[in-house]
Amino acid sequence: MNTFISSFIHSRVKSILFITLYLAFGVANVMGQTQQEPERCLSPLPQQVAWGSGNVAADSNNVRQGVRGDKAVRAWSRRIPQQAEGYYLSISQKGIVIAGADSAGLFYGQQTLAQLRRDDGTLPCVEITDWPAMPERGVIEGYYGNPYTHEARLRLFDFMGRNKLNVFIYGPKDDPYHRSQWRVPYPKDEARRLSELVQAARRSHVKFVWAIHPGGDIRWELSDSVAIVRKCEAMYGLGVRSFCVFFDDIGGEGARGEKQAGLLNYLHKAFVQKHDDVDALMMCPTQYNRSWSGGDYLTTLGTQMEPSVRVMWTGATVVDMIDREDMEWINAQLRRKAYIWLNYPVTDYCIDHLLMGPTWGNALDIGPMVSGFCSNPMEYCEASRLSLFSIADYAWHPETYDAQASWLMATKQIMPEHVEAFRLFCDNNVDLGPTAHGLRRETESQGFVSAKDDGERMQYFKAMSRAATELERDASQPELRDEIQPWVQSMDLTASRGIITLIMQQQLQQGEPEAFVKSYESYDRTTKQQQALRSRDFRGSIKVATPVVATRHIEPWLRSRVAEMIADYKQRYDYRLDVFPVQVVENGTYFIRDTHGRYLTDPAYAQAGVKAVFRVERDTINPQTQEWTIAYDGNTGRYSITNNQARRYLNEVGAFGPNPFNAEWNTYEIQKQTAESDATPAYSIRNAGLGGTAWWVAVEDDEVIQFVREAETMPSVFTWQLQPVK
Ligand code: 14T
Repeated sequence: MNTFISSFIHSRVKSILFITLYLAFGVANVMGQTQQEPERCLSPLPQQVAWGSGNVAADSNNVRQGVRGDKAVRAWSRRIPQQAEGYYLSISQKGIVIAGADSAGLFYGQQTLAQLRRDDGTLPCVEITDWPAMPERGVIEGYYGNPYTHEARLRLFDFMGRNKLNVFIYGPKDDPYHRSQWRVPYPKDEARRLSELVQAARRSHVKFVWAIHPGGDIRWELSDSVAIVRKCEAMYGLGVRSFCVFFDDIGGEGARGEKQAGLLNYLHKAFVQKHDDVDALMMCPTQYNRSWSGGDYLTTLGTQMEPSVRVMWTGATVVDMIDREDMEWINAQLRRKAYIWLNYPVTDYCIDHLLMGPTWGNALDIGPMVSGFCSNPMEYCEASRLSLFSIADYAWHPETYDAQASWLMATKQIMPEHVEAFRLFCDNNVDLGPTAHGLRRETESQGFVSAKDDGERMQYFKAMSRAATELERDASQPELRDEIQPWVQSMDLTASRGIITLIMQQQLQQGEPEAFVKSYESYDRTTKQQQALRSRDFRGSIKVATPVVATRHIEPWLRSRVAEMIADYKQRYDYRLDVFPVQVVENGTYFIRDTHGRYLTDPAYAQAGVKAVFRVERDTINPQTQEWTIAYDGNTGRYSITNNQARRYLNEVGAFGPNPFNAEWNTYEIQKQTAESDATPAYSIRNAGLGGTAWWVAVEDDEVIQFVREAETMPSVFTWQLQPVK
C-alpha cells in the first residue's frame, strides 16, 4: 500500500473513508507531489479506487492473475472482496495483480485493466477493489419491432462484457417462436444461430436468458404446460440454461395470476429441478407496473409462486424511472426483490424518435432492493449503446452514478473520432415528444436554447449542419452510421430550415418580398424532403419510422417563427400569396354561431372548468363574452379558440381550460363545409389534439357543445358560422 497515495476514493457514501485516507496519506500532497485522478477512463465506476504515482508499461510480463484460492494470487487473497463478481486489481512498479472473487470477477478485473491502458502503452499505478451493487445487470430485447440481427447481438455481447453487464434476456416480441408460435420449435438455421449466441454470450460472461411468451393463447391444461417444457428442453439442447416466461400485454384467460403461478411452479418441478445446471426461473407478470395493478393478482404471485422465481417490474407506470417507494411497494406485494425491466431507451411507442440523451432519473439508493436491473433498448442496437453504457455504470455502482458525466464518457467511447459532432447530434435527439406513456426529456438542443439572439442561433444551425456532414461521412463505424443516418439527415434538414428561417427574417425586415417568397419555397421543399425520410423501410420491416429531431425546442421555434413571418408578410404584401399554406380562417375575432343562429358565449367570465354556452340574444353589456379570437397555430397547423372577455381558451370538452394553454391539447381543426362562393360559409370544428378527435355539434335542446366521434352518424348540426366581428 505504501506505493499508493490514496488521493481519491470515488464513492460519495464513502466520504468518511475518504477523509480518513486523506488524513493518513495526504502528507504527500502537502509536500507538493499532488496526485490527481487521471481523466476519467473507467466505466462502470469502480467501488474503490486509489490512484498511485507513476506509470508502468502495459506490456509488462509481470501479470499475476487468478481467482480466489489460485496459487498465483494467494498472496492477495485477503484483498479480494467477498462479493460475487468482485475483484482486486493492483498496478504498481512491482507488477500487475488481478485477483477475482470468482471467474466473472477475474474477467471484470481484466476489463478494468484494459480500460486503464493508454494509447502510449502505459498504465497508471492504481489499486482497485471492486464489485457490483446489483447482482444482475443487462439488456432485455423485449420491444415490438424488428428484432436485432445475429451480428448485432454478437457485437452487443462483446460490448456488454466490456461494460460488466452480465445478462441478456431474449424476448423480441416479433420473433414468432418466442410469442405468436411459441409451441413451434425453431427451424434448424435459427436454432443453430441461437446456440451460437449462447456460446458467444458465455465468452463475455453474459447469461443468456431465453423467454417464452405463451399468454396470448395458452390453455390452462397439462398439454400446454408440457408444450412449454418441451420447448424449454429444446432450448436447453441449444445450450440455454436460464429461462423466463412473459405474460405482458395480454388479457383474458392467460392473465390469471393463480394459473400463471401454477405454471411457473410446474416448470420449476418438471424442468428446472430435472437438471442440475438450470437457473431459477424468471417471469414477467401481466400487471407489470403499479398503474395497472389491482385485485389480488400480485399478492397471489407473491404467496403462491415458488420463492426462487424472479418477477419483473417496470415501475409506477409502463415507462418510468424507478425509486425507493416503487421498490418498497412492489417488493412487499411480491415477497421478493423485483427484477427491474426498465422501458428506456425503448422507442417502440415513439418510433420516430431516437433517444440519445443522458440516462437519468433512477434512484441512486435502490441497489439492495432489486434482484436485477435490465434495460429494454431501441431496435437500433448500436445507437442503444449510449444508454446501455450508462445503465451499466448505474447498475454496477448506483451511489456514485452521475448521468451527465456518464453521457459525456459514453459519447466519447462510441464516437472517439467525432466526439463534438456526435454530442451535438445526441443533444438534438433527447425528447420523446408527447406519448401515451408521458415520459419527457426536455433538456434538448441546449446550445440553441441558450442562444441569446438570431446571430447565435445562426451559428448553432451551422454547427448542426457541419456535424451532420461529418457524421454522414464517418466510415469508422458502418453499423452505427447506418442506424443513425436517417436522423443525421433529418438534423441536416432541420439545420437548413433554421438557416433559411433566419434569412427569411432578414428579407422581411429589409422589405424584399421576392426574395422572401423564394426562401419560403425552399423552406417548404426542405420540410417536405425531411418528411419523406424513412428509417427501416426495408422489405418485411415490422416498423417504418419517419425520423424527427430537435422536437422539443427547435421544431416549435421554427414553426411559429415561420407562421409569424407569413402572417406579417400577408399584412404587408399581395405578391404571390399562393405559395403559403391555405389558412381556412384568417386570424381574427369572430362570433361563433350554431345552425340555429345561437351565439357561443362565456357565461361566467371564463372561470376555469366552466363550459361555454349558447345564447340566443347578443350580450350588449359585455359583448366580449361572445367574441372569440381564432388564431392559427403554426406549430400544430390547427387553431386555438380564445374568448375575448377574459382571454381564456377553450379545451377539448368545450370548457375554459384550467391549465396553461397547451397547443397539443387545445387546438382544433377547422374545415370549410360549403362551396368557396358561399356568402355565409359553414365550417366544421373538430378536436384534433391529444384529447382525441371529435366533432363539435350543437343540439337544439342542449346549452353546451356536444362532441361526436367520427365513427358515429354525423348529425346535420355539426356546422358552424364564423362571423367576423366588425
Ligand atoms: F413486459 C413488460 F414489462 C413490457 O414493458 N411490455 C411491453 C414491451 O414489450 C414494450 O417494449 C414496452 C414499451 O412499449 O411496453 C410494453 O408494451 C406495451 C405497453 C403498453 F402500455 C404495449 C402496449 C401498451 F399499451
